[in-house]
Amino acid sequence: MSDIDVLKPDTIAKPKIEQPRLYKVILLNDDYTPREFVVQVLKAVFRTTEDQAYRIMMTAHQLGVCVVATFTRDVAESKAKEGTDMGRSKGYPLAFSTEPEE
Ligand code: TYC
Repeated sequence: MSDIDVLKPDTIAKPKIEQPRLYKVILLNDDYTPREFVVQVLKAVFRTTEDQAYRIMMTAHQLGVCVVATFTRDVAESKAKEGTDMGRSKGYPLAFSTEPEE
């Protein structure tokens, strides 16, 4: 048996990269938070443009909910909390939730 037979595996292992599960951050509509404040929160927490923030806010306003973006679990949960806390600090019921994709 030559060295090459010993060293070379019959099967080349394919590296299997597990992608982390992604979580949606969902904006929930309410009757009290001012539209402009929702836009400011979306820009600050999710780094959207004014135009993107306005469209997301209006989708939640009209349909009840809107997916803002997807992140790893920790990032999704901390951004949802940050946005919800910004509303609470002004006395608004603004709320974001998270849910796993798929
Ligand atoms: N519905 C609110 C209003 O009419 C605005 C609003 C939009 C609040 C989206 C929350 O997620 C929301 N002032």
